[in-house]
Amino acid sequence: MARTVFILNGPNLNLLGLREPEIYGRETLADVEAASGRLAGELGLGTDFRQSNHEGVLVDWIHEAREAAAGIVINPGAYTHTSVAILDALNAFAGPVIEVHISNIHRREAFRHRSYVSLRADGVIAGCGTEGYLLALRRMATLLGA
Ligand code: CA2
Repeated sequence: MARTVFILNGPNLNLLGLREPEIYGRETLADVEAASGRLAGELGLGTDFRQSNHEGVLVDWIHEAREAAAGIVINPGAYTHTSVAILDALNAFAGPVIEVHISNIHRREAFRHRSYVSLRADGVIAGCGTEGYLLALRRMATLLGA
């Protein structure tokens, strides 16, 4: 059976493609989910793609990944810059973690320059638009030897 990669998305990413296209592009999260599923299939991986606006739900999903996922791709949204709880949960996950940001957080406001998640991530992709999710999956396939 194909190994599963959890692709987790944090707050407000459900609005992708619906607002602020100059920052986040025109693709919806459903578009990203479909493209990710297609590429993962080609790479011999399965995906479980989720979005939540709630920090605790994201923490619960990371705990679930300990049993159910070989790796995690995560765009934690604004929790990137605030959440020690998500960092702690990721530290309890043994497999590879790739952090994705659609925008280049380093070219934006100073408060977006710090990422707690980067303290755990094996790789970080920022500023590549929604293609970043696909780049993350390719890296995940390499790390998992898929
Ligand atoms: O660039 C990214 O992917 C971010 O993780 C997106 C977060 C932001 O807080 C991070 O600093 C960088 C915000 C997600 C909000 O997404 C929206 C998409 C469309 C319209 C409104 C919000």
